[in-house]
Amino acid sequence: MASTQKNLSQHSEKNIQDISGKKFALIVSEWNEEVTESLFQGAMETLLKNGAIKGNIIRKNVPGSFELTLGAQWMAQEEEIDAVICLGCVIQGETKHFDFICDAVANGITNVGIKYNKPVIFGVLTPDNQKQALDRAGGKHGNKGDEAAITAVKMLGF
Ligand code: DLZ
Repeated sequence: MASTQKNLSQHSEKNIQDISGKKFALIVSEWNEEVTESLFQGAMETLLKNGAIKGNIIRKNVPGSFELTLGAQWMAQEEEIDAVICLGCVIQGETKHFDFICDAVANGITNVGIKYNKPVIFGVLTPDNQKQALDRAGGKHGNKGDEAAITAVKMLGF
C-alpha cells in the first residue's frame, strides 16, 4: 500500500508545537475493518513521525461509527487526554442508515469537542463503495487517518 504519510512540514507552518508531552486517544470503528485499520495505521505513524510518544497514544475500538461519539466522550472526559481522533468508515451502498449514521456521528463528535473543550477529530470516511474507501485509506487519494492526526496536532497548537 502506498505510503501517504505526511509530517507537518508538508502542511502550513502554523500551529506547530512539540507534542511529546501530549496524550492522544484514537477511537477506531470495527465496521469496514480493512479500511479503518489503514486509517489507524496512518494516524499512528503520523503522530509518531511528528513527535508523539507511543506510550502517550491510547487506542480504543468501538463496534461501529455510530458508537464513535460515546467512545470519544469516554476518552475526552479523561483530564489527561489532550486530543481524541475518531476513525470510521460508513459506506453509502451498504446501508439505508447512511445519512443517519453520518449525521449522528458528525454532530456527536462536534458536541463532544465543544463540551470538553478539546480537539475531537472527525476521521470518518463516507464513500460510495469500498474501493473509494480504500483509495482514501492509504491508496491513491492518500490516507484520511494521516490527515486526522495532523488536524489534531494543529488544533493543539492553536
Ligand atoms: C449498521 C451499520 C451499517 C449498516 N453500516 C455501517 C457502516 O457502513 N459503517 C459503520 O461504521 N457502521 C455501520 N453500521 C453500524 C452502526 O455504526 C452501529 O454500530 C449500529 O447501528 C449499532 O448502533
